[in-house]
Amino acid sequence: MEQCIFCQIVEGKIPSKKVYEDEHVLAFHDISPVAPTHVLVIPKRHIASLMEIAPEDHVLLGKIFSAIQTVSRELGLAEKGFRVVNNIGEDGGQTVHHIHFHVIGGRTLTWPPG
Ligand code: DGP
Repeated sequence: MEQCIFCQIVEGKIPSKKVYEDEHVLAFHDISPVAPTHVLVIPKRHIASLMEIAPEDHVLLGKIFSAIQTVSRELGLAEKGFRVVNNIGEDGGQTVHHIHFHVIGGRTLTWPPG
């Protein structure tokens, strides 16, 4: 089976433009940005989607959201606002099956999404 793209980014086998890293969490610029700022925040450990999150991962989820706060401040999104998106499964539009949170901002975003 082909190895997960985001696991390969975590391992440095695929290059990425990193904006944040700690022991458990990595954030890097999306390869196909939909806004002036579009960053993906992921756990380093492979978890396929939000539906695979177990109770013992709750601390990790907190670390991810803490990283989202840090990244949004450092990239200048916090003052005007931004969006955090987690796509789940086929209908949710998930194309990479390693849980990731899109941090999207730098322009006024519309609602509802497509
Ligand atoms: P989703 O549709 O929610 O599964 O989003 C997956 C995102 O991952 C999509 O916005 C494009 C991004 N992406 C896919 N492959 C790569 C890659 O190799 N590098 C980076 N930086 N982003 C990638």
